[in-house]
Amino acid sequence: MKFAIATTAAALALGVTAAGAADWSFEDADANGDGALTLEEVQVIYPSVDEIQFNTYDGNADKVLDQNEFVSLKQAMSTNDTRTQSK
Ligand SMILES: [Ca+2]
Ligand SMILES: [Ca+2]
Repeated sequence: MKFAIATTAAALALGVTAAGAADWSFEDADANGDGALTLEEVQVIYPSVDEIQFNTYDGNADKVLDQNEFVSLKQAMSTNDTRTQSK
């Protein structure tokens, strides 16, 4: 997990792109390894995701994304990357 955090810092320093973010796995995104992604953890990968967008993908409304919910978000972000970046 220390490696993942260091990679995150490096990616942020370089300005991570949507294409780069598409390579993130659920395990990479789950910084504290509790098996769920908070809004803060998601924003490390997708800084443009706000609470409203997050809640859209939080299908069971438990305020975290599980693996399936994260996959949906990731797919949406990779297909809509130009639209989300211009927002
Ligand atoms: Ca987590
Ligand atoms: Ca959820």
